Amino acid sequence: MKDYKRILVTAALPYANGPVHIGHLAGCYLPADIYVRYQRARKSDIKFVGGSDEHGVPITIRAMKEGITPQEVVDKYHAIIKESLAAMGISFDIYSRTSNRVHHETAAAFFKKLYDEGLFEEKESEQYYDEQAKTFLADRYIVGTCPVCSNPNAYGDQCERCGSSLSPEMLINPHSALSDAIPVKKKTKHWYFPLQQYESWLKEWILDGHKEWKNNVYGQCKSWLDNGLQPRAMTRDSNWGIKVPLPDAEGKVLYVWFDAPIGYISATKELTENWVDYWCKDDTKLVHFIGKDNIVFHCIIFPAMLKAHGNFVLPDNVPANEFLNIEGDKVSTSRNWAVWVHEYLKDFPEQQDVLRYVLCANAPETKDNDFTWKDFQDRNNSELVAIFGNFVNRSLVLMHKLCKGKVPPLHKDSMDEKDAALLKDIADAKTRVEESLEQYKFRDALFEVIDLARKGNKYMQEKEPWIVARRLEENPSAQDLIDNSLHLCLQLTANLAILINPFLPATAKKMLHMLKVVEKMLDWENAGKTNLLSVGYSLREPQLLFRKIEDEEIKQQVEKLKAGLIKPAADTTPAAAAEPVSLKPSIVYDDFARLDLKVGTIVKAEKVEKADKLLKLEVDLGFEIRTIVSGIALHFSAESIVGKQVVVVANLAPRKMRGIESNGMILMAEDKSGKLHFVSPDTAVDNGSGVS
Ligand code: B3M
Ligand code: ZN
Repeated sequence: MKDYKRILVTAALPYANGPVHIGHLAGCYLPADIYVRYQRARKSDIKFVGGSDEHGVPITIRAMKEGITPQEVVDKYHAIIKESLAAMGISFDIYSRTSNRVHHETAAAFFKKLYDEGLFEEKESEQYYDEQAKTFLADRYIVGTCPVCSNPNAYGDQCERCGSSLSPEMLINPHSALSDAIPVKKKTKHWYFPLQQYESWLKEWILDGHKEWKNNVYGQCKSWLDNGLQPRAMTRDSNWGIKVPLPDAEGKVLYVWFDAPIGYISATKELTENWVDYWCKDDTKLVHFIGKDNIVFHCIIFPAMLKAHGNFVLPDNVPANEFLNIEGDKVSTSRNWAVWVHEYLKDFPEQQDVLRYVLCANAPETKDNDFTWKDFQDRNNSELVAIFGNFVNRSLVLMHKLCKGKVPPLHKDSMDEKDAALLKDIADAKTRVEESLEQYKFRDALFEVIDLARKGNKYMQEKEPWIVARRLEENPSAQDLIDNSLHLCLQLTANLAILINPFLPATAKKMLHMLKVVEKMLDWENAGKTNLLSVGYSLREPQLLFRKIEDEEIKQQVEKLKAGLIKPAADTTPAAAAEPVSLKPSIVYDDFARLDLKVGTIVKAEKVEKADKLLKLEVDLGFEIRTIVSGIALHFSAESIVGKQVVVVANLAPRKMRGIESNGMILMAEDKSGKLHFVSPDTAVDNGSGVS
């Protein structure tokens, strides 16, 4: 591994065309922030830059929809986004914007340098033009039917339904997103970056040189590179954006994906006069945090631009996350299927750490993942409240009760093997959290922290200092045992504060207050130590770190989400309608009669370890309780389905799944979007009732 002297972390610049939702947080801002806070605690020389992406079609389209100017759009949303991210504790060193002068100058100069070196190919081509709106229609200005999946609302650059990358020419029945007019072809001139010339260099740099990149990132790069790269237009016909810095370029601006990543450089320039150290010295570790839809731009196009320009460092890693779905359905801003950060903060004031916790514990690190309000509640109540908060609270309450409010001494000669094991757990936790964070495995790292709290609870339960206290009168030396257990629990609490700090900074702060220590204690080098709180030091009364979240609150959130859903004007999706219904070959009644279908009630459900999709169910069939392993864990939480009546294929031959014998199968209906629903009798019936 290279020996880096300084780190520069970037997080994708959100388009200032709407507020941010929790998918944005989970995708890049939260992991970036955790990484940065961890590195700051290690005293690394690190800068964290970000800002709003204020150019491009998403902005002008929003302006049109709201009937305001693009400038008004970006002013409005830049402010909202900046505030939401700050309130969530995303600790940028600078949160800038691409409409700033420094950025316009930096991006224009970058383009000019490549131009002066003769790098661009100038090409005239025919492009779609909207005669009503008097404008060329690139990218998202044009909509039509996707040639791959028949989605009637595909954009000129991408189909959001099937993910295909498109060009306007590929759309069937293209029409203008501005006026709905049928476009005509018209000649226009643009400057193309010869991406293909960088193909072999990119292959060597990524495919040979960065095998350590996450599978999802490496895989996407490989598939782009294997398919061959094409010249890419780096200018657009528009009057919103950075003017092309050439004399004969009236009405032309830089392509938003040319200027936006340069925004990272501009923001660093605004932040520090030493910006050159961070961008131009190759002992800088540059890390881009992004969502998966930005991979090609950060791993292929921007690095090729940097390489062409020269003198810039290239990213050491691009730990992109996959997408976060909401309640089993893809986030869609146009359908308003999203949990908006500013609204969360209104409904759950002072609880940014709970959301940070849930989004990290359930982060879409290796594949798309699902956010459900039930899981939010469960993780809060059974992990933050019942494990972490409970341990910290008990340690402090018992210390006040049994040790006069002061850190008790450690009597070495009365230590036993449980005490020794706890000391080792504390030291090991530091190493494990650190190893995971260095590899951008934030879920694993957070799990280790909670696991340490879990071990603390177990230790406390085994030591039972409150029971030992009852023996004090007849055996005063028992105080040594009480002292030892609470001494260790308090040192463990101090360690938890250090380890949880990158993830839940507000919680760590509350812990500092209770422990009456200064922020310096949170320095990473203190993790693993067990002399953080001095003997005899008096601590404050504890305050609860987390509160229970009630069913009613969760119900309201789910209702709010559903009520806000905007249905497309008419669901005339031809693709869906035209999809051929494929039926299996016909069977005779006897074939059907061989199935034994029975109604049963799920009486117990639990996750199967190391199998994200599986739930182990106990189903009461009236005459017996059956164990059935079912692949529905991504659709339902275990708790939410207990008590549900279902239909079971009761005579299905047993099958082993993950070492568990499954005896039967639950019938499910799958809707168009791939969501599963139980098939149940419309009113409760006796368990064991037949279905025919
Ligand atoms: N604004 C796209 C997005 O928000 C884009 C990212 C720019 S990062 C330089 O997904
Ligand atoms: Zn498609």
